[in-house]
Amino acid sequence: MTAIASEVLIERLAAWGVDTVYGMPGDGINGVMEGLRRHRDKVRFVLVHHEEAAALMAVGHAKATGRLGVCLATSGPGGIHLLNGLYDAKMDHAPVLAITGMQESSLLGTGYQQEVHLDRVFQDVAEYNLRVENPAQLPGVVDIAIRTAYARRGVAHLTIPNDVQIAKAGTDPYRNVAPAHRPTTAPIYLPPPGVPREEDLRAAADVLNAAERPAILVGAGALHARDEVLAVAEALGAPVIKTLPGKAVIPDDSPYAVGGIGLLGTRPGEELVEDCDALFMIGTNFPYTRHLPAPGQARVVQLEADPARAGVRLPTEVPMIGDAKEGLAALLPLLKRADGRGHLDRYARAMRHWRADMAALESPDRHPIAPQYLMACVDRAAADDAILTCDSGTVATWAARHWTIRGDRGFYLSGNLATMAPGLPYAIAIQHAFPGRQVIAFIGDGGFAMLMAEFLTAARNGLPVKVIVNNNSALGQIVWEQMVLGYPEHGVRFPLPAADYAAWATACGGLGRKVGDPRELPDAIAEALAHDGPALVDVDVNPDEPPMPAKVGYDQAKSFTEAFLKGQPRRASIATTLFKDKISQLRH
Ligand SMILES: Cc1ncc(C[n+]2csc(CCOP(=O)(O)OP(=O)(O)O)c2C)c(N)n1
Ligand SMILES: [Mg+2]
Repeated sequence: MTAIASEVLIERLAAWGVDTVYGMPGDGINGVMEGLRRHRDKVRFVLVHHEEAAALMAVGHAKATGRLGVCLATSGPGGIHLLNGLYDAKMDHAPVLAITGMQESSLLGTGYQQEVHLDRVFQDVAEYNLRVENPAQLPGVVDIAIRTAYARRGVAHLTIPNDVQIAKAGTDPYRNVAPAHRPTTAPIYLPPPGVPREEDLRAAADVLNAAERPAILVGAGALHARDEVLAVAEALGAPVIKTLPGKAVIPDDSPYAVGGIGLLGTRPGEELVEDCDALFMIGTNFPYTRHLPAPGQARVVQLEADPARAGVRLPTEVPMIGDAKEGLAALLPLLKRADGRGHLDRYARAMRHWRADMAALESPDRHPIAPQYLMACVDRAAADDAILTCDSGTVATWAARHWTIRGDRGFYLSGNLATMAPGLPYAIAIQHAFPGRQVIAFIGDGGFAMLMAEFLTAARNGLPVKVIVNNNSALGQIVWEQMVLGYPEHGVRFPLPAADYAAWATACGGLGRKVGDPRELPDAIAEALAHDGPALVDVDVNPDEPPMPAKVGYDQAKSFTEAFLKGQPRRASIATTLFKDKISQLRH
């Protein structure tokens, strides 16, 4: 059998260590599918139900493994469907390669069916973006695309006309005219040196050693540097705040952890931001600057991998460029051990209060079920190395506050794009990558409905992912956003009939449980986690439970009241929930 160009592509992916491609074929990409078929012993193809999910699976794979995620779609509509997932990769800096089909090269420019120039569509999202014109470009451009995805931590895109896909491998249909050989390169990526410059390390140490009330803020860029972060916190006597994508950097029960900041954060986290005289940002580009120290309040030191992102959010006295793990290891010997532990103790105490406040909301007696109780039940039942994926919505608040990082637990969500519906596709890809681990998706009914067909993908691939649906029959997050704007809610609650997603899980051949009674919840979750296959628990939670910020500002309270006065629907139930929340916290 004559080798075709697509085989060169697939063999090269295998040489880069790619073992899985997520996608959906079509007439624009069937040549690449033949390449995949011929090399199916090396690279597995996972057939999905929506290309957006394929792109999000590639992102989930990249985030959890640190290795390239790969997705594939056909020309036109298939490629367009990838786009949202690719933006998730771009904005959260995950290395992803997208391979798309293109109509036959001789027909391009004629307005042929499905002739969408995906290289133009992807111009903004991709760091490397190429229409392959000639089989002789392969495998060189594959190497360059993948190296770029790693180096720029983003999306590389190759779109290949379907006649080029099935051309004889290695052929060049044209006469060579350039004074150059066809590209020959190697399937190797060397990361840049990780240790910051010596003078920057010294300047950083000077600022941090002089601080009286230091704070550390860690993000996703420090996920691989837990030991080093803890060692720096210990040396400085500094409490550690975690952004949500950086939640797994240190355990939540660590004496240094003060939870998160921003709307989903903790009160001690917010207080520390207002109080600190030095802020050390590690692997984070946290965007909500109103939740950072006011400019001029604290001396700022930053350790950041990308020079373009250093100093973006705050006037930064010492920006250091380097890898979080290597950079902190180099910094540690320069730090003096802070004598007093008073600063640290103060926040450890505040965190004990905060945890008690949160625990008080995890009441098993509430009917309808409190979402905080739901998350707490999952938290208690899950393994010490479980990985939780999460959607955007109120679910993110419950996960931020009631999912405890302990042991080797992981946590992934769409951080900067904050798209709905990544939880299930992430979970599928992560379960593929870590077959032995418990992988749980905690998702909203809105997000689940968007990509629920992928539960079938899990079932059809024998993946034992666990899905917990926080079902409030609403776009819960937006209910509160509209009220905080001062307007009564509109268009944010799903009308009847209520959905029974457990029935869908059962229809897919998985385990499905529908729970409305809080007394049945622990058993249903235990059963799902123990099930030897995909399982889903659809839980009817209180649709009027607000994801309250740690500190409610005057403006927020005022707008909330205005929405009530202007006729906010269900205000009696919302007020009762708020009242009960307060009583529970006062009672402990
Ligand atoms: C693709 C997309 N569409 C819309 C939004 C805006 N949005 C953010 S959270 C949210 C509500 C999500 O509802 P659900 O999944 O049920 O979670 P809940 O807030 O109810 O817990 C919406 C509409 C978004 N982030 N992404
Ligand atoms: Mg919802």
